[in-house]
Amino acid sequence: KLFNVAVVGATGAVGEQILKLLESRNFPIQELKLLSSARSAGTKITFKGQEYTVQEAAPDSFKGVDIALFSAGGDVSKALAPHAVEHGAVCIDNTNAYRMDPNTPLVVPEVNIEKVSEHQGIIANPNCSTIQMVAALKPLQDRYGISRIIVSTYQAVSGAGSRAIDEMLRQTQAALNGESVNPDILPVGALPVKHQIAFNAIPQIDKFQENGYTLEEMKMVRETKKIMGDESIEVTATCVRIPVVYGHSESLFVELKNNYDLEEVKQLLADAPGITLVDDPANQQYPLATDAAGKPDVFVGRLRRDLGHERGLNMWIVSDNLLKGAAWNAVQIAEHIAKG
Ligand code: 11C
Repeated sequence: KLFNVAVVGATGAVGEQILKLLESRNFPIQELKLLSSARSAGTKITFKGQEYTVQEAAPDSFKGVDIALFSAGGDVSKALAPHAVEHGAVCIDNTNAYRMDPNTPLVVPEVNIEKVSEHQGIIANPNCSTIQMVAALKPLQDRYGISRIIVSTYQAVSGAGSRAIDEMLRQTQAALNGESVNPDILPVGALPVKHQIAFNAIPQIDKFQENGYTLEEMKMVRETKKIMGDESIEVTATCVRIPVVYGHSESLFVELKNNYDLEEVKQLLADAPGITLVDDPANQQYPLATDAAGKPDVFVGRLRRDLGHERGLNMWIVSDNLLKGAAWNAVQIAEHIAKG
């Protein structure tokens, strides 16, 4: 069977990766619609040797569409996904708009692909930093149970979009030339205070919430419980932006419910789908953002027993935030739907 597919946000950092994956995976497409905001409409994009003109996304853009992949921001998803559903499309939404909606499954295929069948038109793709963490933790949850996670992230600028990548490269060049770096976008485009990202680490990703955590940190807390299907898991997150272009890194302390064997943990991760174990300290082998960039897997290493807590495990998780963290996870869900 072939599908009519719409990509909303086709010109963005994630949209670009979705198109590359649909092409390389030979997704069964009958008709492809490339949609965007008014600002990017008119852009030409080549897909499988054919040139497409990106159109402005509107409520009636979805007539005849079977699968719509949204990555044009939460407001666009809120405004247009319901119209796509009315037209009969299944929406895979990469934004924060529907993730915590009880009627919307929040899916990481390696963790809870069975939830896809419960959708009522929209399936939400989690936040990038959550996806790689839960994919790596799933084999441990199944074997030992998880009671607590303390995570600190080291997140790439591409998570904040193409303009943030440009800003980091521009600032780096300016700083090396001894010029003013003029922060313009990070940490949050919509807020008035900006900080230098070149040669820096910014402990703010997205807006602060009333409880003193940022929205990015609270996404990790809430989404983890929903995807892992266990509201009792305690999660504390500190999310930090660093001057890396592609690939989020995460340092975790995980408290398991049952005693574990470290060699068995390594074997479980080595055998898990979508996970690559890179854990050979003697040869200085561990996951690096530069190695993960451009690859679909979640890379795990630095596995070691906590010194103070018998059921505590420390680990390092790295993945390409635009691939498993966004486009690849969405295309995996689309492939699952296409298989019927
Ligand atoms: C970042 N995690 O790195 C964000 C980007 O909710 O899908 C993804 C935002 C989201 O800035």
